[in-house]
Amino acid sequence: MRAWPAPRIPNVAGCSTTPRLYDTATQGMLTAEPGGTARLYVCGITPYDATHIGHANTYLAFDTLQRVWRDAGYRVHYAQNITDIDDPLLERATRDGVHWRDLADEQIELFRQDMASLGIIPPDDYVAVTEVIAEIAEACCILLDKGLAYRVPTADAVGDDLYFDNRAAADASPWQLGDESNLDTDTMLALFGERGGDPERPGKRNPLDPLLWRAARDGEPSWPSRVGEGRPGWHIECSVIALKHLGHDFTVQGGGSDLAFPHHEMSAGHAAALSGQPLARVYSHAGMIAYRGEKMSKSLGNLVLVSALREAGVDAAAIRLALLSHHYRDDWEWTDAQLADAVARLQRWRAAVARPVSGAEPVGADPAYAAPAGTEPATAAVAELRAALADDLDTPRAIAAIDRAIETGVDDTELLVDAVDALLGIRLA
Ligand code: 5CA
Ligand code: ZN
Repeated sequence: MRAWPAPRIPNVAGCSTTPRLYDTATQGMLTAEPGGTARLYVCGITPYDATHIGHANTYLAFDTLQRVWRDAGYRVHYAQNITDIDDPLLERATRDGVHWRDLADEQIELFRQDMASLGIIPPDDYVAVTEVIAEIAEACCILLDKGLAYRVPTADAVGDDLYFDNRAAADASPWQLGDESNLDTDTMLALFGERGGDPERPGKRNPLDPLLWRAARDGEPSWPSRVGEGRPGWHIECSVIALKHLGHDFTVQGGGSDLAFPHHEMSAGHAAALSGQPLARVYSHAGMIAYRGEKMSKSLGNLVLVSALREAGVDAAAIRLALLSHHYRDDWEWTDAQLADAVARLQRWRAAVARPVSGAEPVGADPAYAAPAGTEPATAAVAELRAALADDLDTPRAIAAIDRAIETGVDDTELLVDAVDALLGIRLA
C-alpha cells in the first residue's frame, strides 16, 4: 500500500547515543544495538474508524524512536501492517451498510492524512493483509507440515479452521507462551477472551491456542488457498509481514500495551515457529490513552479524533506536543486543558525563537524584539534533549530541557530550532 509523505528532518551537528528502551519481555532496559540499520515493526490500524489520539500516541512513540536512531547515525527500516480484513471491520461495515473494502480504503486514507499532518515518519513497507493472503496461507501450510498447527472441524463452514499449537511450538522453537507478556495463565485466559481470542472453542488442544486461518463462512469474504478457502487469523499477519520485510530477530517490535497479549505474544510465537529464531530483540509497548474515564477505543466510541481536531483548526504540532508531554509508557487521560497547555507552550517557544540574536537591530519599537537571545550554549540544551530521549524516550524531560533553553535564551537559535524539529518533530520557525 502507498504510505504517506515523509516529513523533512534537518541534520543537526553532533549525534545521539544508541537509545535504551524498556523491554516488556525482560521487564528491564535494553540497548538494542541495531548494527548499521535499525529494523522496526509497529502494528498498524484496523481501518474501521478514524485515527484517534490513542493511535496517534502509539505511532508518535515509535516515530520518536526513529528520530533518535537517525540522529545516532543509524539507517532505519520500518514496516507496518494494515489489518484490512478482520471481524471488527466486517462488523462495522455491516452495521453501516457499506462494503468492507470501501470502509477500509476510506479509513486508510484518513489515517494517511492524519499521520502526514502530525509529521509521523512513514513506514518503508506499508502492507495490507489483503496484499499477502497467499503468503499467509503458505506460512499456515509450513506450520501444518511442521506439526505446529492443527485443523479444527467447523459446523458452519465447508472447510476446517486452523489453530496454532502453543505447546508444540514451545517445544520446537525459541519461544514459550508468556515469554513476552509475563502474565499468569488466568490473566492470559481472561485477556485472550476479551481481545479477539476464543478460549471456549471446542476441539482446540489448548484454550489459548490462537486461530491461524478461518474457513470461509457464508457472507464473509474469503480467498482460495492451499489451506482451503478462507481468511487469515489476526496474529499470523504480523508474523508474515514482519519476517518478509525485516527478517527475524529484528531490532524492535512495537505497539500499544493492549497488544502485548495475546497479539504480540502470538505473533512472536508464529514467527519463531516459522523461522526458528526470535522475532525481535526488544518488545516495546506504549501506554493507553483514556478519555472520559475509559480507554479511548473505537469499540466504546469515546474518541478524540485527530481529523476532528485538525478541522477545528488545532495546530498538529500542538497535538504532538500535548502527547509528548507524557512519557510514552504512561497510561493517562486526554483533556482539553492539556491541549490548551500545549498550544500555549508552542506559542511561547515560537515567539522566543522569532526574536533576533543578541546585537541585531531592534525592529521599530515592538517590545517583542527588545529582548535579545541569551548566551547559554545551545549545544548544552541539545545535549540534554538527546540524553533525555536516548533514555527510554523520556520526552517530558526533553521538553523540560527545551523550556529552560527557551526561558534563558541560547547563543545559537538555529541549532535549537533544528534539534527540536529533528528530534521532537516540532517546527518552530
Ligand atoms: N491492527 C491491529 C494491530 S495488528 C490493531 O490493534 N489495530 S488498532 O487500530 O486497534 O490499533 C492500532 C494501534 O493503536 C495499536 O498499536 C494499539 O495498541 C494502539 N491503540 C489503540 N487504542 C489506543 C489507546 N487508547 N491508547 C494508545 N494506543 C492505542
Ligand atoms: Zn499486529
